[in-house]
Amino acid sequence: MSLLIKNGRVITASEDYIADIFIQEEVITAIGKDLSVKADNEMDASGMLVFPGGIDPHVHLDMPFMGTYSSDNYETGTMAALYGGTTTVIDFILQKQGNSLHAALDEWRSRSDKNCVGDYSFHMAVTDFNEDTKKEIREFVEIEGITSFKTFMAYKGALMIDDRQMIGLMEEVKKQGGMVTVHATNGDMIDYLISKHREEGKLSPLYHYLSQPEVTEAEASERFVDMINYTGCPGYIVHMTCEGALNAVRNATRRNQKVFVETCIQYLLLDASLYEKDFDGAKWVMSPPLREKKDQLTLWAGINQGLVNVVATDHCPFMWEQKKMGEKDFSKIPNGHPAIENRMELLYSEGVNTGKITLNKYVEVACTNPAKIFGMFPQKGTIGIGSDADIVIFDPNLKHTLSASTHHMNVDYSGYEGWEVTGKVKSVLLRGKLVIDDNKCLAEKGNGKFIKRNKVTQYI
Ligand code: DUC
Ligand code: ZN
Ligand code: ZN
Repeated sequence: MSLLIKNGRVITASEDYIADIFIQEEVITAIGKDLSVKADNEMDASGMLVFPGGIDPHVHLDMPFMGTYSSDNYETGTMAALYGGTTTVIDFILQKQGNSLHAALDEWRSRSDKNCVGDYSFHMAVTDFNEDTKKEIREFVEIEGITSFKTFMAYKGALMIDDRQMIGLMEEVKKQGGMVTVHATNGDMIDYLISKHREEGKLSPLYHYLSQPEVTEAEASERFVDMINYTGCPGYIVHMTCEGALNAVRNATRRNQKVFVETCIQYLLLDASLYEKDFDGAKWVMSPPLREKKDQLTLWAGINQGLVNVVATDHCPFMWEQKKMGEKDFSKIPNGHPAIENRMELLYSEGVNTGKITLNKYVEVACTNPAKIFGMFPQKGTIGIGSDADIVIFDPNLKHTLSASTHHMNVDYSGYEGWEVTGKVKSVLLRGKLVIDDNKCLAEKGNGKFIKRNKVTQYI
């Protein structure tokens, strides 16, 4: 089958032109002005933006966490992602301390395989690094196509590794050609503050925020940056929220170091005043928490300075009933917020449409950089000859309102209820197949393909 997309304004991380795109089977085979080719089907994209399918490299679907499971499974989560213009997600496998990495991989595959509507990959979260797990790293990189290894410097007793394990892991991952990613917050400081607030009877969601002050993230980010500098392992800080943490990266550039940084859409748009709404604040209980207006300014500046490379979501939704597990104690509120469907439209509306970032920067941080950093480029993340035909046709002028009553995520509230946004996903192609058209999903579970990723070679 072949398809010709005519007359769209094609945007990549570096280009902006009107052209036709010719797709044969799953890939783009020609791009040009007024292409004279015969196609089985044609789509008119006049007046529309045409950009690569979004890549969200930080999502948690059907994840066992804090005594429950995140409420989007692989079907609902990847379908909601497609509605929002995200064609590939990278989810996290969590090793159980004491067990092997492969045991966790098998468990995660039993939930994900055959269930995804959009394309997907995994990061492997190493929560117990020892002589046995060390041997598995090579197999993950060479055989499974899983080349990034997540670490937690917080969540002691469940996910956190200590600095000794961190250094050992970095040395092995470097040797095998992978990347270490990190949730960089100081777990001991946070545990101390949580206990203190609970003992003082301070139990509302506001104390979730007050238990994770900026210093907890700045300190851990700096320590991580020092450790990757020492070991020479490629490193990526997930969900960065604040000025102090970004300054740790800024300082590292002074010794010629490169650190990859991700922020998430919520940290650019929302702030900690939402925690003052009594238990309603639980909607935004996530770790790290939302920060201050000055941190939003820092993150937008960081994007334009090339220090913040990726805008993801840390999509980890919980139903309101699940959030209520922490009604009497903030430390029991499942951490996470839904955004997989909203990321591309919010970033366009609040970033491009307000003039904070350019269209090229938009594609760079939402599509191209995640593909480059995580070993999927140029198969994913761009519009180019030979690339997968993962394409978003986007109406830049259509205004609409975000709401739980219309979104497709399996969660009964929206962190953005009533937000007016400008710009809407009109159609989405995944590997050449029309999967979203005028607010209808045309694909089913099983359509999504597991994407094996390459070693870390692209430095952006
Ligand atoms: N933070 C969250 O808010 N949820 C899932 C895991 C995490 O680190
Ligand atoms: Zn995290
Ligand atoms: Zn996360």
